[in-house]
Amino acid sequence: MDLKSLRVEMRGPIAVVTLSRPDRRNAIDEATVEEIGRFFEKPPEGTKVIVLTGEGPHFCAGLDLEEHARLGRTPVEFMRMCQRWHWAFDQMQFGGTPVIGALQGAVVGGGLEIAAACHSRVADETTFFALPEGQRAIFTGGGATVRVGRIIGAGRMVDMMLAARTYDAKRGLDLGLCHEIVPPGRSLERALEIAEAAAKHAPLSNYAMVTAISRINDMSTTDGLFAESLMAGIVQSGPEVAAGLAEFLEKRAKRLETR
Ligand code: 1HE
Repeated sequence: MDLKSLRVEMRGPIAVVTLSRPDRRNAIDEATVEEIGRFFEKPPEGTKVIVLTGEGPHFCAGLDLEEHARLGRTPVEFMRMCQRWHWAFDQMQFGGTPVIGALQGAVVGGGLEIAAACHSRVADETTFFALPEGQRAIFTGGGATVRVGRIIGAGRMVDMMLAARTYDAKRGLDLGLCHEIVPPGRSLERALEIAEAAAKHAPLSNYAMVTAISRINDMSTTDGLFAESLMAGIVQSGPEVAAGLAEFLEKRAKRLETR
């Protein structure tokens, strides 16, 4: 795959994908969003888990504002562009491969939108979250109303934008924007640890986690419970089930630990 704005490195079954436009603080332009969509639509053969990070001190500064100003997009052009972002981030969220975000510095605007499409997010202490669209006279278009709104709640998202709040990592953790905080510069290392552990799960279990849970959240109670039973039945047909259960029953399984 010919990639210019992303770097991809395979570490065994883990693909480490780096947003790589540090001179623009990894802002996302049209070419980058296409690369993201193409990569996540068809990750390299053998990829079990993907880690997404950004080059330099910031994860992602959101929409490329220089390109946006230069192109002077019409309403329809901007709507179509937003739909390409939706397509690309849907490949991440629903592609079936777990994506672990390793965050640092700015996770703002479209940067928070792409982070919200990750299934697990590790932030370091330098991380901050904002939706500064109002301050740029625009509106979210990369899925924040759906993905961020569902994480922090619609009311809080309105307040976050209206009051121009910037949340630090600790506040982000309290709100679910990230799931763990580590010392500065350590988010990639910790995301890789999580990825390695997740790569040991049965592929069908991981598939169910990343494709079923958020979809079931959109369903009614009866539909959701039915969909869950179907998904559980399919996972139960996986070849790893007998070995996974035997490991526990023969007391060889790793003990559960809090973290
Ligand atoms: C950029 C961008 C960008 C930086 N597009 N070029 N996003 C924002 O409103 C966030 C805008 N950026 C910032 O607030 C800051 O740049 C940061 C907090 C991310 C980083 O600060 P800092 O001090 O490390 O860097 P800087 O000096 O502000 O920026 C360095 C360079 O990156 C500079 O270019 P230079 O040529 O002067 O070196 C900046 O112009 C450039 N840069 N951010 C283009 N975003 C689908 S809709 C989504 C809607 C949104 O995402 S709105 C939110 C947009």
